Parts: sequence; structure tokens; C-alpha cells
Amino acid sequence: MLPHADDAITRDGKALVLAYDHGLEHGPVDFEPNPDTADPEAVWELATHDAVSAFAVQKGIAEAYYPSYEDDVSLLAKLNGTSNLWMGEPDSAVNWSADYAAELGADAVGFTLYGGSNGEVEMAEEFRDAQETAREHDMGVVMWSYPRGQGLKNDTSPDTIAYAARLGLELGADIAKVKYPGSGEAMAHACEMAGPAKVVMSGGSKTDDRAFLETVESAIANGAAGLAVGRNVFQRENPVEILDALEAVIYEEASADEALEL
Ligand code: FBP
Repeated sequence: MLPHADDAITRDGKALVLAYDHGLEHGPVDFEPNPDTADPEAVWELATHDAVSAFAVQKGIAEAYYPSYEDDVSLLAKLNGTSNLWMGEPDSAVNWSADYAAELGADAVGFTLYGGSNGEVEMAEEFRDAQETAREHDMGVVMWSYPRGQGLKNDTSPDTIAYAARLGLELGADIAKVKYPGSGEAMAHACEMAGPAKVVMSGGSKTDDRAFLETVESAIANGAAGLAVGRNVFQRENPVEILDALEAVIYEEASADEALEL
């Protein structure tokens, strides 16, 4: 980890990563609640919201649209990813290189590590290559740290999430993206285990406004630097409204109640 390597994808040390790799990871079904979001342009427009400190996309969506948005959006190049059609043990293909992401102008790279899967060793070695190349180009590094696979009974238990956060630090990520471990106390422990690496909470499947904002509030109050979110933003009828509320909770330390009144 290098000091300030994540500056280009954070705001005042906090982060709201808007993730839009769902067309690969889950398929078009994720666009059904808000069909306009099948059009990448609609979501690039959302990524220009002041609250969004980085936009995480796969290669094809970066190549096609980033040249039109490079002045307004920080690009987080999500290098690996697998479709939902894959039925094997959790694993993730490397779809573009950190060098090519740098060539496109990316500010940071993102990489999934499924700790605990049969693919862990190979994925960690691929992460090493991406992380070291990112350093050569002064790009930040975000790890989607998702322990899962045959040996894991509960992938959101406090111990598992603390381990996930620690893997981010140990392997050289600036930011570890982890699932919410169920309580503020468990989130505080995970953040402590990440040391100087930042922790952001993963959004998960869509929940109601209050439940979602309360969880984000709890994560922030317990040391998380922010949120990396997809469905809880773009599947909403009014994504801009929830981005306004998230801006208040993440950067202005507003409570969920205060943010709901905006
Ligand atoms: P969500 O907020 O919609 O969960 O998006 C975050 C994310 O990490 C995406 O980048 C990715 O597409 C998705 O979750 C993968 O979720 P999972 O592997 O749990 O199905």
C-alpha cells in the first residue's frame, strides 16, 4: 500500500464506489427492476453525481464510454469477473490487464479474491500481478474480498469478514470491499484488522431505504470509509435520490433519519 494511492477514487478519504459490472456477474436480470439501466449511458450519467467517488466497470463498458466521461468520472477498472452461467467453484477470469486499464486512463483497478475457494491460490497470484502493475502506473487498488467456496459455511460471519478485510491489507490493496458482517461491532473489528487499508461495505441486493441507510450509517460510524454499491442504487426508481442521501451519510456523517428527510 502506498500513501494516497487511492486519492483519485476517494473524496475526503471517504468513498462511494458505484459498481456496474452486474451485466457480467449476474446478467440482464439485474436491470429488470429499472429497465433504463440496461443502457450503460444511463448509469454513466449517475456516476457523474458528486457523491460517486469512483465508477467500477468491466473493460467493454470502459472502452465504449469512458472517453466521453473521463473529465467527470473516476474510473475503477474491474479487471476480473465471471458470469452467473459458470457453475464451478467460485473463480474469476482476468478479463483485462492493469496495463491496458492504465492505457485507457483508469484511476484504479478492482479485483475479486474468493478466499477459501479452490481458486484462491491462482486468484491471489493474479492479484499480485495486477497490484504490482497498478503501482507502476500510480493507480489505486481495490480488492473485492469475498471469502466463499466449498469450505465456507457462512460468508458474512464476523470472523470471516475480519479475515476478508485483513486479506486486503496483507496482499496490498488500498481498499478492501467486504460484506456487512451483521453488526457495527463486527464492522469495527474488520476495520481494525484492515489497519491502514480502507474498508468499504458492499451494497448487496436491494433493500428498503431505511434499512439500507441504517446499515451504511452503522458501517461508517464503526470505521468503514464508505460503500461500494450497485443494485441498491441503480435498481431504485429514483437512483439520484438515494445518491443524495448516501452523500449525506458518507461524507457529512448525517444519520439515516436525517438523510431520509432530504
Ligand atoms: P451490489 O451492491 O449490487 O451487491 O454490487 C456490488 C458487487 O460487488 C458488484 O460489483 C458485483 O457485480 C456484485 O456485487 C457481485 O455480487 P455477488 O458476487 O454477491 O453476487
